[in-house]
Amino acid sequence: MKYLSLCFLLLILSCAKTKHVVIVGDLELPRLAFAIDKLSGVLLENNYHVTVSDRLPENNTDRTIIIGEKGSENWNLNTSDLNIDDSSLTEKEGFQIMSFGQVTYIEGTDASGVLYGALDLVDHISETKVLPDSINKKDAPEMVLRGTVIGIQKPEYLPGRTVYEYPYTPENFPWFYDKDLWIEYLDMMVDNRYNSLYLWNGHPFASLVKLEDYPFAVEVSDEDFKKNEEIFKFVTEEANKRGIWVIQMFYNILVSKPFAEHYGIKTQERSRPITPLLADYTRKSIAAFIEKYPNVGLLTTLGEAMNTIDDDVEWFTKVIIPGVQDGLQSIGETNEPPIILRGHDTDAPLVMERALPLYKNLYTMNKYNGESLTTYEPRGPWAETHRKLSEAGSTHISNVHILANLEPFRYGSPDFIQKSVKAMHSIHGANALHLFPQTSYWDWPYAPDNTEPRLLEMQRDWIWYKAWGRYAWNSQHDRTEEISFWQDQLSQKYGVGSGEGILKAYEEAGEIAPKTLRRFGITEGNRQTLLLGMFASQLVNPYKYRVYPGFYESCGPVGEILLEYAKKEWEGEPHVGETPLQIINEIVNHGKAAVEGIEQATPYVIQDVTEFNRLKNDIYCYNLFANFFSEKVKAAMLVLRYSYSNNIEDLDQALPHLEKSVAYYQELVNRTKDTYLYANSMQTELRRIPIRGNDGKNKTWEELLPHYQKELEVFKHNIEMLKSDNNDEIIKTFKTLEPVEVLVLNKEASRFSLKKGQKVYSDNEAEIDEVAKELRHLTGVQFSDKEQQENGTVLHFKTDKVVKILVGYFNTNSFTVLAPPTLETNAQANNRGQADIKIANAMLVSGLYPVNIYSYRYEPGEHKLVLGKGRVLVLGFIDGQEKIVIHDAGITNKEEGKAIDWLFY
Ligand code: GTR
Repeated sequence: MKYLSLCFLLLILSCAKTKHVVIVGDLELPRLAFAIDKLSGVLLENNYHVTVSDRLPENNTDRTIIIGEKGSENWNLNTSDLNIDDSSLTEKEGFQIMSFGQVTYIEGTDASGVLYGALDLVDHISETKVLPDSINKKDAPEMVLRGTVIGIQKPEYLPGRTVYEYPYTPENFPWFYDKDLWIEYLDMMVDNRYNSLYLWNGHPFASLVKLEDYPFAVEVSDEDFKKNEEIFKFVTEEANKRGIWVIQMFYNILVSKPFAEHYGIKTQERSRPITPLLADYTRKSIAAFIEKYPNVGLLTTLGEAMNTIDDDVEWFTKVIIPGVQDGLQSIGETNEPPIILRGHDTDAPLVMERALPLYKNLYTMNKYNGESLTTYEPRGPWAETHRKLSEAGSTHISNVHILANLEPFRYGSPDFIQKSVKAMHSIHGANALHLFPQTSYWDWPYAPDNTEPRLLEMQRDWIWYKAWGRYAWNSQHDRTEEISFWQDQLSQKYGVGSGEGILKAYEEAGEIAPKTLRRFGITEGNRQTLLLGMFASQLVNPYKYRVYPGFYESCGPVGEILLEYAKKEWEGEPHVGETPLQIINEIVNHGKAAVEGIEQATPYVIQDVTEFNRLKNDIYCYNLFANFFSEKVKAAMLVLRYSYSNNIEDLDQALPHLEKSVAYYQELVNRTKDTYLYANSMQTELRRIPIRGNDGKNKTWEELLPHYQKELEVFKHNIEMLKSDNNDEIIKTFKTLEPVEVLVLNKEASRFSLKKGQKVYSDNEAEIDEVAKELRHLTGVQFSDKEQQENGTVLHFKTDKVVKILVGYFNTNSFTVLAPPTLETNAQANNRGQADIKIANAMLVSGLYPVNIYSYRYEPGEHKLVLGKGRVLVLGFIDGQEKIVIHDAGITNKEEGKAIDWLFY
């Protein structure tokens, strides 16, 4: 019989000890070897003498742990003298632990089950310090995939590149090559029973594979290519030992920079059709990847650089799936590796319907509450998409994405998280989790705290990973037991007696950002950084900032936004569901209770004091944020009331609230200016709310404060103006925009002036009813309505100076119109400055909808502005240097009160 010893050094050190344990199991299997290593480790730490063997020693009288996979030869041999009933051990990754006399048996349904059984015993020994005499336990995870995400991405774009384009190199990602960091991360994962790790990147293939037909496509040096091979091998092997499956994510259609330069094309372009070259290159990249890494899974985003839904279907069924199949064929493999399809920026149910006949091993994934955490009562159209996908018959994965409303403060409400996981099952039909870092996704592995050295996000946010992992394994834990479980965890970390207060602080603070965003936010997307606050103008007129369609209906319980609330208040109508007033009262109470909790804990804290103080500061920050926000909402409510009452006293009453909100914000600045590097880790032009975040600007509270102070000053000034003129109807005027000459090259394109009575289409009688004064000098370009709906719009033009093209998008959800630029699903949607509405409600066209104006900036030259299918208006050209002050012209057919946000400009 073969005897093997593990951990020689430790073993020698422990020889003096008397208690002896034999661990028996198949050491050839990486997961079992890992499990045995962990068991040996914990036993040695607790003064046991350990020997390891792959077979049960003859005449063994020592304490013994036998581990093995149900039905395996090794297990059968080692347990032949015992009749173990394992008929109910059927669930994937399940295990049972049994004691008979001196022997503890750990049997798993599969290798991961054995590993989890062994880790369960490890946890037990760590806690009690002894190998139990008797233990009988059975368990299995509820969710089949429990995964975490690492972005191989950065807070800013690389020079000459755009969104998601980050080659894997030591220069870009030094940490990616740090094996100790990987081990720490993978250990954290397995400790929390995660079994899948997703690496996110735009186009990873050109860093990982070389193609015979496109040798020039590789975008890393030979040396870095080798490093990538080595680290990929290391990570996948280490992950596999821990029962973790590595999955590579990619966006479409992206090509590498050298590939694009070789062919004189762009790396990514939303309006670009599929070409044979793009298809061939991508198919071959995927095939080569599968050939090289058959055990690495693929997660596909059919977008954000994809033209139409038809293209999505074609790309998935004719490029991606065949690519995987080609790869399998070339290595003679018949087992289909799983492909995961994201619901983002596509019609995933349709794509699945077309793809399932071609490929069976498909999974689906969709964002849980969009890109934030807002509710455990999801509903509306997004819940519907989840349900459709989960009903498609494959495993459906819930994606807790980005967490734009939780960045950057510590978040760890087990209660909210447990309820969310329950909702994933019961409301969405999901049975798997895909978890983003709580903060700093774009800056991983670091946390946003201003410390030297930087904190690691995985360490800082331990409770985030632990809570989601725990409930992904079992969402049904009893709440009372959970309270004591978490209190114990926190007391162990910070000091006996501290757990109760800290848990209270986490759970109370954990309600603030979700409730605030779902009731007052403009989007759940990372276009908005909630914790930097919002402008009063955004509260009183959110639609001017383009409320993301589906957000209010999907990301929270039924309720009212401020505009509806104010109208109903004025008209004396009853309110429905969650109201703004209710929420501001609640968040202030949560903030107060959270502070009570953290202060109650303080005297007990004797360990990890520095980290506790950081957590404490975060709790104070949440409290200040809640108060800042609530005061601002109170001001906004009175301003909206004024829009109905025209009574200046309403504004007088609003003023002290706005003043208080600025005072709270000042305190928030004091608490964050030395403790945080930034609020949001994505520091590009994609950040729009509360304010644009171009070039790493406007990412701290300190930078935002002067803007909020100015808003207050302007408001005061405007009230004075209203009073002094003794006239409560001041109309703010905006500069009239002057046209510039541009040569329109579309054949037969006629132009129309922006005047009442002008026809906007060549084949539709719709006429301009009313147009904002500031647009009246401009001339639009007339297109065919039919053509726009069937084929989209291409404006071909030539300009000898920088120009802005004003494009009118209809303010409706009708399927006949083209949706405006949408950063939530298209990260390129601001590449020409077109992401924001410039003039809301600028025009009315008979029989159609109010029009919002956006602008696209073009440098001198000949260009094509390609817009998708659906009605849209090209309304003229202005000088490229012209800055349009964003405003609402108020020309709408809706009955709601007039736009009142001018009071803040
Ligand atoms: C976008 C977001 C990106 C990315 C993307 C996605 O809205 O701005 O950061 O997360 O969604 O879902 O892939």
